[in-house]
Amino acid sequence: MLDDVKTAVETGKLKKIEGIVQETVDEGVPAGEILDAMIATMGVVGDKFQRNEIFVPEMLVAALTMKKGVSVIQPLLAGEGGPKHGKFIIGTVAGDLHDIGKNLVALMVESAGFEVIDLGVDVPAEKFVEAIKENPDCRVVGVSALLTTTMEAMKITVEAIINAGLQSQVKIMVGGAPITPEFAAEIGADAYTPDAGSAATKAVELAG
Ligand code: B1M
Repeated sequence: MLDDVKTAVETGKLKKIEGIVQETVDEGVPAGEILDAMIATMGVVGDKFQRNEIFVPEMLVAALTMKKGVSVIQPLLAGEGGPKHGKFIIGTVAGDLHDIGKNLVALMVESAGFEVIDLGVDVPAEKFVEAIKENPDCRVVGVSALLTTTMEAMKITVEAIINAGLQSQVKIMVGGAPITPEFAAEIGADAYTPDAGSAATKAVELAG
């Protein structure tokens, strides 16, 4: 069944994905495994794009299909109970429209006990700064970037938060495929994590 999920995401079966994921859940496959299969498939989609075997529209439909698939397992991934670690602000940096990874981080952080304020995609540095100022009880902010060309916007965002004197209020977490721990340290972020699960664990630690 996991193979059906992978094929459906890869080939953008938007209308069928919810049923396929639900059947897979009903067969007893853990939600985490279904999520991992979909994440791996986006890697396959990216590789095909790089080899010019598919183009932006196909990549977009695959992304939309994954989002729909994730919505089926979302209740199974999210934990229970209200927020106990305060607020977590998250967004994808200016110029960058990728949001699947950011959404997964938001979902895992929420299930770890945060109230998540999601600023969306293509978020200018000033908007991060404003949101942190408007939420003085927010202790952790997450900044996502998926393109090598938007790593600079991540640097600008982190600098803007630091220059606004907000690093005494919030810890800054960064992540996304092109980001490395070295880059995170270089731009002054407090933490880098490679995936959504470790981001949630780190957020709890930083909010501590
Ligand atoms: Co784009 N894209 N894309 N794309 N896209 C990539 C990123 C690319 C690697 C594909 C490739 O060439 N192999 C490539 C970037 C190359 C580079 O920069 N070196 C690329 C490109 C080039 C582009 C365009 C420039 C294409 C064009 O127009 N010619 C364009 C740029 C648009 C823009 O942003 N301005 C573009 C557009 C798009 C779509 C809109 C079509 C679509 C996005 C739709 C959407 O997100 N709503 C899309 C997609 C789907 C992809 C791929 C195929 C999949 C991305 C994804 O969702 N992965 C991607 C190829 C790939 O990743 N292999 C690709 C699954 C997701 C779960 O993983 O986002 O990495 P990821 O998130 C992970 C971790 O990174 C981490 O946790 C997540 C889950 O565990 N993480 C964090 C993420 N944020 C974090 C924050 C944290 C901590 C961890 O703390 C705060």
